[in-house]
Amino acid sequence: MSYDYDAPASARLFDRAQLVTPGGVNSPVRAFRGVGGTPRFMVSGKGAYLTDADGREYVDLVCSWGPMILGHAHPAVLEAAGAALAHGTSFGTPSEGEVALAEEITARIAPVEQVRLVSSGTEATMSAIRLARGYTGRSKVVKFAGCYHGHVDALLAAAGSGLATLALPDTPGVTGTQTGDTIVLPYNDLDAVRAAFAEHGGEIACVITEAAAGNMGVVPPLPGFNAGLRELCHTHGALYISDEVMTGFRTSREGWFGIDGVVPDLMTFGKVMGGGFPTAAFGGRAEVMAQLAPNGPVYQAGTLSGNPVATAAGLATLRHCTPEVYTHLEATAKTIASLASEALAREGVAHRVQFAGTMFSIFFTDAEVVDYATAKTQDTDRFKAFFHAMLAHGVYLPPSAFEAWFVSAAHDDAAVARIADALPAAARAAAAHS
Ligand code: HOZ
Repeated sequence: MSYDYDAPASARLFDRAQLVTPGGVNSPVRAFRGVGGTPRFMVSGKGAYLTDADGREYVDLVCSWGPMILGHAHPAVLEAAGAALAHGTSFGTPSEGEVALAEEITARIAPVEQVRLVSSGTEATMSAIRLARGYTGRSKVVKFAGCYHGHVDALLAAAGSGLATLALPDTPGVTGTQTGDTIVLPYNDLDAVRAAFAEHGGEIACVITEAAAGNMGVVPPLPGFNAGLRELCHTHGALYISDEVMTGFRTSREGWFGIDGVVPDLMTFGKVMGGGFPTAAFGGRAEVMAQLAPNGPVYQAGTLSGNPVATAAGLATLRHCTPEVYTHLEATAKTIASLASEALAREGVAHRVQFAGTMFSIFFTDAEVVDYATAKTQDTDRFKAFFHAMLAHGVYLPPSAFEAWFVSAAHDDAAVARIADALPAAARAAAAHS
């Protein structure tokens, strides 16, 4: 089946791109491999909308995979980035914007006493793991199947996001030595974690978990799961790392921490805190962070860490994420999810909507989704049909059944109305695809 309707300019760009870039993309999740067809090449974004190379406009429910919480080209973010840009693009020295962004993060997220800025979520989780190993003097790391923590070698086992989309259990290029200290357990299964600690207690440096999983679709932690992880870690002298790259400053003003209140030893952030620029962070207890160079022996560095343009955009974004913004995001996410659910129900399509704060996704199954195994029971072919019908009607969903849907402060009634208009045909397309 061809899905390349109305996209000749994107198709031409994709042909060019594939000659010079593997798969034609700079991150696999953009390639439409999970849904088929040609990825749309975007030329601009404004508010809730993206415009592609063929001049077609879409309501954007990807929001750059999370960062664009205020919408595209928000005036305050553009102004802050532009003002910083006028003073130069990178100094390779400390600058005040880094301090201000670190102050904003530590003021919002109580468990983060100190924070180090990096350039991507991958760097944040990689560095947090190194710090946990350095702090504890232990080597093993517990992660959960379906959770994705960037493309860190040790964490690519049974990972979600693009690996779930492409059905890759692991990755050539990552050696057994690199994953030999990784213990992969089912998400939301505290008994499995207890058993791992019983067997390897003194060797486990840390447990890393997405604060609420969003990379196998949205699968929130069951009540008591995160608190249980923290307790087990502390009983056994390991660190509890909460990965809030996706949920941080998104699921609530304080991220998932603001919802479940479980205090981690270390946390990782990215996406929203960079306002669309490459900035991320890891932070936590000052006593643990003190192990980082130059104060301590655990080395971690970055030429562009704390980049002045990125920190200015990130700070402007966080400062404009007011309580009203979160109220709007929550209401908008609920409205869109309800409209989609009603449309699918009308057509008799089995589905399940799951939320983590203002983040949500729809699984094409009626089974309860609590972990990666149950997430994989969904009918991805129905999702493909649904996705392409939405795209044809001007709504840009994540091109994978295993990714979260994101809304922004700019998703207003008009954007929601466009989504509502697109849904009946998309639900029919999903129903027809058996
Ligand atoms: N965390 C993002 C979506 N699950 C991944 C974005 C990317 O890999 O480009």
